[in-house]
Amino acid sequence: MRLFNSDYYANMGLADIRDKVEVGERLSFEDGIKLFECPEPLAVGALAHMVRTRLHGDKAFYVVNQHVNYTNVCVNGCVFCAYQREEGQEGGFVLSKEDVIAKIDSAALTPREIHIVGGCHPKLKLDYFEDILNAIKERLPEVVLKCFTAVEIAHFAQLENISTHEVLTRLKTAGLDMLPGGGAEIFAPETREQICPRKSTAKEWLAVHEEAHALGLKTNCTMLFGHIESIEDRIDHLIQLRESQDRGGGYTCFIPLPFLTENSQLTIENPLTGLDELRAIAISRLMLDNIPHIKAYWVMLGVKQAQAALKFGADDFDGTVVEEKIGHEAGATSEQGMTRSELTEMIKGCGCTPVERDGFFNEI
Ligand code: V47
Ligand code: SF4
Repeated sequence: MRLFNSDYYANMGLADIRDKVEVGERLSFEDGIKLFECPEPLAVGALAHMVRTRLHGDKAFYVVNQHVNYTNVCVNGCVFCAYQREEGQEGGFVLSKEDVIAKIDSAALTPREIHIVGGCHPKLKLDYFEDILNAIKERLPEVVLKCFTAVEIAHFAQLENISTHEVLTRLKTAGLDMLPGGGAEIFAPETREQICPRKSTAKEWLAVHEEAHALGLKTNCTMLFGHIESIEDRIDHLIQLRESQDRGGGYTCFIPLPFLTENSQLTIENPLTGLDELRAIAISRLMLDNIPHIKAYWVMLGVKQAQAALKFGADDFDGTVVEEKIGHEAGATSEQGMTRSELTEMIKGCGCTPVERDGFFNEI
């Protein structure tokens, strides 16, 4: 992978950063800000593509997976969220264990990874979740169960009046393998307070992930961007994730999530452009030098933008998904799911080699 030449980066004020990236040296907070301020997103993208190529060559990973949302009833009422309903509100739903199993049984392909998340329901107790995990693992012993964000884990602990450590231990015994990356949003306290005041704090979110890592569970991590956060908030968020990974090492994949604006209480003056999204993905690759994978989540990005992201630092295309509600309630125009051949064609179409993986990123 060839970079633009040194003069080009010197003209952009990025000569030092180019040199650091070339030798694999860690970027600072100030470097991250400079990358957001650089007038030329392609220069930033080329640096991220070099790192992505060094790590993964031209491979782009995908997984046969299935998303299941067990409820949209949530006590948190995050300002940006189009998915949440109050208890008793029209459109609210709660799936039974049987409903969840029926969804999995009716999928066209047997999933290797199942992603289960929902709102913070005021009444669903831990045994409901244990029953669901046990029932799935009984039918599909090999599947990787990636379930419940750190925010849900903290909510279960509060409802049961037990520690998050005990919640994680009980769910692990029932078959939990991984936590998905949701709920991180943006860590900076003043911004977090404005967009999700009732949600776990950044410190709580990070503590649950680090507890999970100590128990041998893998986790993912995310950042919701393109709302009211500043560039400084974004770099702070990425550096907090990087430091957390230095402490435990259990993060597998980072998912940058561009804010989708429909049906939200949050009004945005300057919505993200396509290039803004690609730049943020590229900078995530460059700052997160200790997290192996960056996901181009086609559901939120749209398939064509996810293809472009594979050239801006991302290496994973997520998966077949089957059914998705959180992004679609907020205006995502992507399909509900993709077939294996659609995924591989999309990946090949942008010059990458499709590699099927399991939930832990083991190649199949
Ligand atoms: O935490 C909510 C985000 C997340 C909106 O770990 C929104 O592999 C954009 O975390 N616009 C859930 N984003 C999705 C998520 C995820 C998805 C796929 C894979 C994995 C993984 C994790 O969606 C929430 C929140 O940050 N979100 N509303 C919105 N309007
Ligand atoms: Fe609830 Fe999650 Fe929506 Fe916040 S983002 S209101 S926690 S479902």
